[in-house]
Amino acid sequence: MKQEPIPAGLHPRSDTTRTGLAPAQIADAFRDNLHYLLGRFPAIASRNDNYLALAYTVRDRLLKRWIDSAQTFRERQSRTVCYLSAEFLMGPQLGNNLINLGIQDQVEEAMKSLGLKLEDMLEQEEEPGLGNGGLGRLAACYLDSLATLEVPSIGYGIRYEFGIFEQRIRNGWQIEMTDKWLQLGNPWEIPRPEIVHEVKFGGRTEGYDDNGAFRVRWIPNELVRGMAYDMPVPGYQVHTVNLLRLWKAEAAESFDFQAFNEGDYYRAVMHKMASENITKVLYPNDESLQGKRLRLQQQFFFVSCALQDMLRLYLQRSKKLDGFHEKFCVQLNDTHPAIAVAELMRLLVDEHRMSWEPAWEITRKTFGYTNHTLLPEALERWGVPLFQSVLPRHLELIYEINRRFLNEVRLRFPGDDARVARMSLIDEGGERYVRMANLACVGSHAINGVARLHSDLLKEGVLRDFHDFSPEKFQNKTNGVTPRRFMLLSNPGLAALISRSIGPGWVKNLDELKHLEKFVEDAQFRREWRAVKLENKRTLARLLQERAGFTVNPDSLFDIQVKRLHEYKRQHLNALFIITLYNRLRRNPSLKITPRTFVFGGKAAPGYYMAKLIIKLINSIAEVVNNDPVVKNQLKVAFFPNFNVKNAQHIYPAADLSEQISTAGKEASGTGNMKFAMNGALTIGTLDGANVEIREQVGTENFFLFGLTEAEVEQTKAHGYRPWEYCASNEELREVIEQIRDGFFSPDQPDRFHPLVNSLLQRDDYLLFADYASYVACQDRVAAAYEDTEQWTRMSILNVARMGYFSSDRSIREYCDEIWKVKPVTIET
Ligand code: NBG
Repeated sequence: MKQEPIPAGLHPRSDTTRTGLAPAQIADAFRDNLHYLLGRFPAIASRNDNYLALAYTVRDRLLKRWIDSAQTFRERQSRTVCYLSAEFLMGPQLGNNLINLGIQDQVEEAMKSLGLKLEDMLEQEEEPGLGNGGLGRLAACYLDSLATLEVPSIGYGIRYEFGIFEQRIRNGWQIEMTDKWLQLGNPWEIPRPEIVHEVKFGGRTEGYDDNGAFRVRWIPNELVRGMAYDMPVPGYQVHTVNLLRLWKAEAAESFDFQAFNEGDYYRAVMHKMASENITKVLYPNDESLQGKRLRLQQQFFFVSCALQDMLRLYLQRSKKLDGFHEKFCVQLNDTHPAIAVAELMRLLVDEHRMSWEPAWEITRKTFGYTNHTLLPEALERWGVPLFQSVLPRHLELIYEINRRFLNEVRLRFPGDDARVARMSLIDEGGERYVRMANLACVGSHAINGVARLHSDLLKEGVLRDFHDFSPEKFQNKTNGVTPRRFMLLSNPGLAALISRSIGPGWVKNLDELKHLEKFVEDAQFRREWRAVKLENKRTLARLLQERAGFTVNPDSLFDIQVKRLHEYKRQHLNALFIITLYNRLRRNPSLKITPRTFVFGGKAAPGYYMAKLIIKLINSIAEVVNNDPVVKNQLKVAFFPNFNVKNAQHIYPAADLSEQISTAGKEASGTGNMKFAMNGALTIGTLDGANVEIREQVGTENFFLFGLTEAEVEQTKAHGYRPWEYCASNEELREVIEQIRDGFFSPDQPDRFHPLVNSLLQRDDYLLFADYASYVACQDRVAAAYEDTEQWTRMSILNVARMGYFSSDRSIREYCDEIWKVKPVTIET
């Protein structure tokens, strides 16, 4: 590799090697890191060596700000938000950190001077896939906004050794491969071998006399250590760098020493392995999750580490725990960390010898609970025997919390036993279960849903009794996404055009996008807008070719549905429409339609049979449609394998049409819907989740609406839904269903899709058939609209111009003002 000489004036090496931001200083630092950290010389450095050397160079430049932030928060004893989440889907770090530090251009230049390409290094990074989908990515967007808004905060989670599986497609079927994100090293984390907490499991409890007070101690039969791994979370163009602290499980060496001494070497080693298993793998959110002991252990493990860590930090500065809730507010990201309610009580009452009432007061004031789903099968419950065997002390505490709580319920609603049974923390109808959502509600001062419709439905549905009991706790916080990653980083072409037109302020104040409305009637601007989109579509086309061998035409309408595979999200409704279009072309070979490329992406939980069958169906349709000459390339279907944050960054910017077609009332919010619209896609969607608010913001005339409302869905079901009748009475639908049933797309095994067809004909739980006609008609409107290029462009611009509301900065401001009551703390240099 040839190295350019460094201009003399830019050569102040001495103490700026780790902080200097000029290209020459960055290049020097890169060489130093390659040499001293990686022990490599340029001629033999691999792409990963180079990536690591650059990553360390960038990390160095974050460290001063990180330390300044930590120091300031400590000195000022700032009120801190702790975001407890079993998932953080952070995405690749390098590009984002460059953006937030504002040194993209300098680094690009530095790499060039070394004969390297920044692009290659960005591509090299393996993303930490420590989440399943929307919930984990939301947590990551919120960390970005907290830092950007200069709010002291810590994300607490689990350092899974294996994140979400890698998806491959073989013969059209999904194959799962283990995710080895740590294999080549993770330069973004700092291990903290001295920040370690002990976590107990199992065993029994016993009462004892503590100078006249009755107390309980927990005698566990297992002890695990949690060690902290810290990742920096820099805000955009501010000095704040917050903390993401992930816990890794380790064996508590000393605990099994007895066995070791007696020569039972294998028992000691087994114990070590069992301990480390706790943070081995992320569970793909699966129906078969029910009752998984290891999952409960994971949840308790990270929650206990996090709370002990907060108490440690708190006690460094204050002696008495009375004011804990004034310094820490803790948000429960869904029910996965809900055990925190009982664990904080245990720490305060058992370990810190507080009496029940003040401990309960602190606990309730500390927690807020965000609910992320209305699907009843996703509400977590643990069988009492399992729970007791893992967390015997917490079960006692939950019984006591429940006893006191149900007394209050009985006082307020005398004689209403049914209500008491519904609100109980223990489900007593048959086998007994601990209900985690109820625990979260009782133990929190605020409860919120993630979009207006979702929050309303919570109050009427799953959490109705809790709303009756304490309506003042209920709020809505509509989700948002970060424009740094999902616009500036992933769509540099669009970002540059926007900044040239309205200035760069929109990145921190997304409402400024509304100034784009001025340009809607500017023909030159519209041309540039289209040029950006076309370029993005070319990039996606290239990736589809490289990764999966699909040849697609960038001039066609890119109609994209990417998200986890789930029946309620109705990827198969989209598939039914594709077949409908195909049949029209087969019936009338001279038919001209608006050329479309349908792109799908998303993982199915490994144990979710129907979702995997839908992937196979999509790929089978692709096989037939893409190769049938009658189509004359007017239709293409492509499945993008392994949808993750990194791939998503190439996909959202390339979409013309965004598919948000879940059954109304099922998708709590959705956040992909926001990412698409911010990148200039128009949405075809139902009145579900945040679609409702997106449509309100962008204007009903700029949104393709179809389908039943949530109320109509309920009515349809209440009146005895008969899907087969819908099928029989719609000519096009009947033809499609018969084709799938008769093996048109599976000639090698004609009955392959019978389970899917039967479930639709007999039950159709998600009302595909009821919405089919409306969806097809709406898609026909989409096609017609796309033919009017100028008008489509206007609608696209207006969508972006009106998406300001969906910045995660807005969501986080609302959380800060209305739930956390926390103020920004500016970090000075
Ligand atoms: C998901 C919802 C989405 C929502 C995200 C983030 C879970 C349990 N819920 O609709 O399905 O956008 O959470 O709030 O993953």
